[in-house]
Amino acid sequence: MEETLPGTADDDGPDSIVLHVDMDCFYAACERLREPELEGEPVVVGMGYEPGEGHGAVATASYEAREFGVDSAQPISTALERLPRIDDLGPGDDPAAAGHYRTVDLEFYKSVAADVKAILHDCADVVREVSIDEAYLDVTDRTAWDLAASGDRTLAEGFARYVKQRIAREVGVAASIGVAPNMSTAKIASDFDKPDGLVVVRPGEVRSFLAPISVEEVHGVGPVTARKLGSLGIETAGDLADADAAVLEAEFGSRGRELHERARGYDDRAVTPTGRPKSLSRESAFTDPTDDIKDKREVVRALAADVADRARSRGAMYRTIGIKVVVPPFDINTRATSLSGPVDDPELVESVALDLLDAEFAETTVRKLGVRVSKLSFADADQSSLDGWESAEAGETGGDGDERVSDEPPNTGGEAPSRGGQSSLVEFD
Ligand code: TTP
Ligand code: MG
Repeated sequence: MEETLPGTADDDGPDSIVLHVDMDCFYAACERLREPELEGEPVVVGMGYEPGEGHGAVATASYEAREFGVDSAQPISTALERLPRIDDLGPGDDPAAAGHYRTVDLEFYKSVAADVKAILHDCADVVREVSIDEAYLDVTDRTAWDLAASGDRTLAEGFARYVKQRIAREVGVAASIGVAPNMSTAKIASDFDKPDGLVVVRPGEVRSFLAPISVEEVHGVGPVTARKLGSLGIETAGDLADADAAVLEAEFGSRGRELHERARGYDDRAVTPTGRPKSLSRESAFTDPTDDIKDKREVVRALAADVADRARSRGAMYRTIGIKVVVPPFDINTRATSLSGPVDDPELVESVALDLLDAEFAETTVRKLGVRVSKLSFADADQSSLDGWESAEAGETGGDGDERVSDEPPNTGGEAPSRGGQSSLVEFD
């Protein structure tokens, strides 16, 4: 506790306690839940795989199968060369060197993931779900970096152990957990001792923990950056931390400075909870405030198109369309129109937004304009990722205007919802 790195601690508060939870060989672990006889066996789960066939790609492999060189994203044909199918074995073949192949069953894995996420939400107020099997928890308010009375372990470690045990006991799958004062270190820590890992990096230990780690593991370093860093003689996070910030900035721009900071243990990103957005908005500021109605309409049109487009791409329908008008110096005005039912109608967003602008702000000098759709509903209960494992990033919520839309004028004229299928809608607010 005494030794704290600058940047890992808030000057006005205690060090954060962030958990990164990542399930071990998740799809394979799910398969073992319904086929316990697969426990301890090499298991390969294939995307586009059909029993008996050789096509598709490996989604994941159990750690036993990884010993044979089978890994995610490999063609099934390669996996089969390294680890034959148990059903294909001939009389003289060694069954210990063969694997069990299964086909991805995303619906089932999602239901297991939902049970895990329910426990995570029970254990933390702030949960950021990043994929089907991965989440960050901010548990600063639930535990502490102080040592437990019984020894040299921190209370935070005991807390993380409790989370891990609950997942194992209540759901029956194993998680690896990293505990650290910030997100990027927690993520590296959860991966550090997989499977079934629990790695705790205390506030004073961040830099020494990161030092020997390959630069590729530093958040934000992809293969290209790693190669460039390598050519500068920078192989580890320690090398990166010791590098000259000016050199990094010359090579990578502002990102270079950011990577330098990360490698030194600085990462002040807050764990922001995921969830469905309650509204979607976009705003745009004029370099010079203007009262030109043509300019203002032009901007509103562009903002309306952008917002409607984002709503559609997220499968969101909206019941309210609004605008925000900021008058110099900082006078914020919001106006909105309620519709009779949820719509997905870009033209309507544009016409309502323009009407709201024309009605009251045609002559007004403005410095900023915004368009927002709200009272969202989602046609599909799970739009966040198409194949279930890619990042399920949070939707963008409206900026500062969310609770300020005060007066909602009556319906623009009873537009009927432009699309059907409302019976299957799920309401979120
Ligand atoms: P990961 O957490 O990357 O992998 P994992 O849980 O299988 O193994 P680990 O113990 O190393 O965490 O991804 C979670 C699930 O996402 C994984 O079980 C299957 C799926 N997935 C794919 O479908 N394709 C891929 O290329 C990867 C990496 C994962
Ligand atoms: Mg995983």
